[in-house]
Amino acid sequence: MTQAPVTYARQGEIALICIDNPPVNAIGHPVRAGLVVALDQFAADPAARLGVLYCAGRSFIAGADIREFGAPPRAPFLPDVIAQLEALDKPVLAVLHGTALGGGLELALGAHYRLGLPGVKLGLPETTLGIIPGAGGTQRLPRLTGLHPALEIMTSARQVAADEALALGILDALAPGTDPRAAGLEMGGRLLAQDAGPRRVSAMPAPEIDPEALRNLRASVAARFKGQIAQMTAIDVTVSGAGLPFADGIHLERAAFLRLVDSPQRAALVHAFLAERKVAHLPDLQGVSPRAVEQIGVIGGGRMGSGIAVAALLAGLDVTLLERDTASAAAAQASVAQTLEDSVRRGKLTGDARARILSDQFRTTNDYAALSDCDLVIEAVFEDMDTKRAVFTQLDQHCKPGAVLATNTSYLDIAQIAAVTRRPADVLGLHFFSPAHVMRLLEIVVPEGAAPDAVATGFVLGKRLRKVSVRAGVCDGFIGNRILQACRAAADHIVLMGANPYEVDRAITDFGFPMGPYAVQDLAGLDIGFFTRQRKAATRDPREVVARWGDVLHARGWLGRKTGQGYYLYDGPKPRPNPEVEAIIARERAARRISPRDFAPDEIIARYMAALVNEAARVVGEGIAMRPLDVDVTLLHGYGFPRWRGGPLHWADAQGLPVLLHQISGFAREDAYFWQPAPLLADLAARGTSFASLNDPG
Ligand code: 3H9
Repeated sequence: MTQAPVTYARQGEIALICIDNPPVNAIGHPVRAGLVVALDQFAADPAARLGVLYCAGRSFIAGADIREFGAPPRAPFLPDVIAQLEALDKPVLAVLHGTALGGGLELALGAHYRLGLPGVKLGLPETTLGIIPGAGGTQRLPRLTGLHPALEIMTSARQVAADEALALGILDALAPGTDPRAAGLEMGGRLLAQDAGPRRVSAMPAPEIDPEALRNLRASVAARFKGQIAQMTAIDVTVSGAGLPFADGIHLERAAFLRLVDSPQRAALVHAFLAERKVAHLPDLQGVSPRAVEQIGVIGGGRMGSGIAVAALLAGLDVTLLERDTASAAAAQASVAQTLEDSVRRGKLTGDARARILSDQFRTTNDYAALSDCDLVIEAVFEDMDTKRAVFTQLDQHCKPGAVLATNTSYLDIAQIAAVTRRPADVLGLHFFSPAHVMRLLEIVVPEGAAPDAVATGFVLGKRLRKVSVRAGVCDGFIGNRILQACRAAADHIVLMGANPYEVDRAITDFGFPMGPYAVQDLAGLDIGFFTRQRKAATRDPREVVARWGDVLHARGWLGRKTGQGYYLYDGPKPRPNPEVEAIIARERAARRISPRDFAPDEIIARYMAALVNEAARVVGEGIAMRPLDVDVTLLHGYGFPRWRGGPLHWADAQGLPVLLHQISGFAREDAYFWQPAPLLADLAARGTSFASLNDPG
């Protein structure tokens, strides 16, 4: 029999209402129903003069149960439960520890007193899920804090620390210790001694509105959350409610909440949240024990290698960085020290912690023998097979048995790298994204024959570095870069046919990406991948249409931002189109006898997204990504895909797969080679099913 998630007990005159719903005490239907019963019991218990509401486990309530969204709501509803709590004629004290978020904080705001334990964090993060607080948060929080702090908390979705929550009046007091029950009994006893009665937030005066501050907030929220609905709705509902009686404000909030729960943005954002957590649940690693990792080696101290070293140092790991000579090792040492200094400047690290990291945890070397104690080594040298194989030959000679040997290659065949060692089962890819201490994506690339415990070790390392780790199979570009290549080709085809790169970039940023493909190339450098492209040219299918203007730009030394010009000119406060690029492209069109035509932004998006989804479907169909959600998480965290669209394959399901397939068939009339439908896409469309069906096959 499973234990009831809400229990009622009494100690003397204090009723103890405890919620125990692991892992994070989310308020799903059983918790709401249990609370109603417990509150009734408290009301009817003549011996109970005060209630203490608290949670078991690591945290107070983290919010409504996200997994219930999308299903028909089931009574009792949370706003009614909270109204029942607040209306009691005996006081209730909520004791908060861990994180009290969303509906959890809203429940606490319905209690009459709030006590926080050390380290507690409070917040209303609903907007990150495409909704607004729907159980009184928009109306109660501003009555405690004033309007603007409440709006800032809701729109930023940040977690407010205990001291700040106390200063803002969200908490009445802080107590030491880690036991919410004991702290509740102690403060409950004091409240009883003072004969404290219920104190209802709903009865407090509505907050004042400062029109100018509100105008400024609206402008900054509109810019920061372009394309998203929830943040502005939270402002509207809170402000309108402040001018109404409390009950009317609650009705307004509920109506807006229910509307947003049904919105595509809510579906997309909840998908993103759950996918990020499911991505590390890999059936084939169930029960596999990872190897211990405390000491790591990094080969190469360039931008990538030093970024990886910094990520590992900030996670408390011991790092030895190897460069080919003493001068390069000194440069790497300086680069790591500088990045840590930047962290100190941004308030992420104290000066003392930086000094300790540099003296105790970090060293550079040019001698492979110094890596002999490392548990895991990550190679981040020049993207060239021979260079990498030479590094792995050395690693094989010097690393201890059982060390995991990883390459940060973005394209190369890892099996070929592993083949130079006598321990290919210990070799895998750890593909970081630059800057490696900032970007959250980590592709864990698993060649055939990799030992499961080596792969599990990669995931444990990813978690320790606070990365979102995605398992990928070996192919050219793995998950992310392979899909990116298809998108770039589609963009180049659009430009060849008549659009200019700036129209393409604008359409893509209006869709929600932070940058378009040409601005991204300028940022990365037009030399990136140049030699790989040249090498591949010899083996290309003659039907493949490959734009050549990139080579002209490269030959002129226009490598993007680092040379001051590329697709854009970087000679002023803002990049501007490089006029000569259009002339170069026009010459290529003329040579190919293409008469340019206009492209509307919708057509640009249709082609770009169809190419993205089609290649992503191949990546899933070939088993390079295990599930569609792995592609979604990769694109969200490494490639700027707008989170409020959920990821490309969630987006594809929302469009309808037959619609996308039909578009692809239309584009294939111009270029049948590029627009071959992915077999998986065709199959799912024919069977009337979705990518989502492959995420949850059970
Ligand atoms: C809301 O409250 C609406 C109301 O205003 C109105 C209602 C009428 N539900 O993240 P973790 C699961 S909207 C269900 O790995 P951490 C999660 O999937 C809600 N499940 O741990 C994972 O499952 P699994 C507003 C949830 O320590 C496990 O818990 N609240 C929920 O890194 C552990 O999670 C939020 O938006 C949930 N609400 O971080 C808060 N939350 O083990 C969302 C978590 O099967 N949650 N799970 O993979 C968080 O931000 C983080 O989970 C938290 C813990 C900070 C709490």
